[in-house]
Amino acid sequence: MLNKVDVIARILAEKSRDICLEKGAVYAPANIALCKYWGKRDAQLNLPVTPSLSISLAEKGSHFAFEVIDADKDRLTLNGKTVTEDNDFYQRLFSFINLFRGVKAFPCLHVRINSTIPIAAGLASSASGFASVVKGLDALYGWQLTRSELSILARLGSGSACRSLWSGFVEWQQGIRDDGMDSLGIPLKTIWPQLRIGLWIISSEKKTISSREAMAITKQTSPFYTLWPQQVASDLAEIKTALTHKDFISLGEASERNALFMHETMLMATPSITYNTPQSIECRKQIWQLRRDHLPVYFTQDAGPNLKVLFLEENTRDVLQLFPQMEIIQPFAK
Ligand code: 2P0
Repeated sequence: MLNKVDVIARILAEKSRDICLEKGAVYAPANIALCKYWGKRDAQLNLPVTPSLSISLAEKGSHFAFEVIDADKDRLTLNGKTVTEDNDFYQRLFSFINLFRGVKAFPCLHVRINSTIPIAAGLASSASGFASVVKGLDALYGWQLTRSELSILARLGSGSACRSLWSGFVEWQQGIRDDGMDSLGIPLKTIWPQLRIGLWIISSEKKTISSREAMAITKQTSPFYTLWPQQVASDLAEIKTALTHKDFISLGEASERNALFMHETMLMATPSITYNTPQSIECRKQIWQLRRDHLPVYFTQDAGPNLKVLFLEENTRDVLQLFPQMEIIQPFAK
């Protein structure tokens, strides 16, 4: 069985592990899946059971700056605050970076990450985080890898990160190879400037169970999980057709159905898993009421209580009336 270091060695092949740039900064957007990734066929390489499809969130994402420092250990500053070695995030980040350093763990780095989205609120911060890390390493070592290669490397940090190398719509094709070289993001051509995504933040608290753990329990124990791959296949096909025809209703219906199917599948796991709170259920109901009132508004929801609301530019005013504090993203803003 292959591990991450084997895959990295295949991609980097003859590339140098000598530092090329002492200081630099990169950015990667967060992404929200309209057709979800939930379950792995290989947990080591983050290879998924199904394909998935996302939309990137333009200016919401991770700014990653690095600097070579003369020190005996790496430093991390997260959103302006120093994070020490005993912190989980520090350990996860640098154990990932160390996979790329080969035998040479030095020189040390000072990494500064500024996230424009709440960390660990089910808003895909690990996706933009790991995508920005691989972009940063590419700049640090001067590898000049393709975005497809960076997508494969980002997946090793966090599955959904492989979709954060591009703006717009991205499909993560699940691939069939054991080494995962065919499991990466593919950008789609559709540009839809009228599309809006509202972030309805119910809670920015850390989730009670990581999505990594939750998807493993769901796959192992939920009787609904056997239905998940065929549900994804049909939702994904509907979403892609909706994108081709700019059919918003069809996009919204398939995306919301896919999110609900994922949440119901994990609810049926043992032990039962839910990311819902009374407020998120209430918010879902408000959106359903808006639709009964003939406003085309849909939601999707990830591993947290926060809802991401899909609507078109022409309905912005009506949506804001009900959700006045909603932060509105224009995924195709210039
Ligand atoms: C997604 N999520 O497609 C789905 C929907 C959450 C709900 O990808 O274990 O942090 O690092 O591969 O990518 C969150 O899972 O999990 C996620 P790992 P990841 O966006």
